[in-house]
Amino acid sequence: RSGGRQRTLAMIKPDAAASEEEIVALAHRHGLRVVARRRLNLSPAEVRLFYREHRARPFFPSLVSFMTSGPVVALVLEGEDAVPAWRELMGPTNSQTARAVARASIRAQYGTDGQRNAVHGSDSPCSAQREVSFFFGARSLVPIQLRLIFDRMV
Ligand code: DGI
Repeated sequence: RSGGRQRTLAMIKPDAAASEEEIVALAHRHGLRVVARRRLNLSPAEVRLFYREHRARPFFPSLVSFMTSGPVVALVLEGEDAVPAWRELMGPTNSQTARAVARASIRAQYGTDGQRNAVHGSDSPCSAQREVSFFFGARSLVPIQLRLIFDRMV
């Protein structure tokens, strides 16, 4: 089933930020166009907000320190079925699994394990919309402390 023309939020994580150009080239080769791009350092509060659905998981503190260990690159990718197309190109969450079952995937090539896995991609058009605003929306101009309060209200 085709989702038509879509946008997704892709992120190159700190462990793969040095391979930014190669990863962007891979996206291009798979028909995904970069419509916005931003290199930045995330604060612990921003990572906690971005990954809030995982806040109760045992790996959460370690995920926060990994994601703040260096710069990330946020990308808005656009193309036919961009959400599933980028997820497919990323490969399975765990890079070791990716090397076993999807050797050409980005996580197989640039990641290490279940945490250091090189890239992020929105899991649905709805998450994509939320995650694009997280990095590029007018809302991202609102200070993080206010956003944490705001997110508790809505
Ligand atoms: O959408 P994905 O990134 O493929 O996977 P997810 O939404 O289940 O998890 C988000 C991130 O959280 C994932 O990219 C890395 C981290 N994570 C998930 N499961 C584990 C994990 N980190 C560790 N250390 N251990 C896990 O089991």
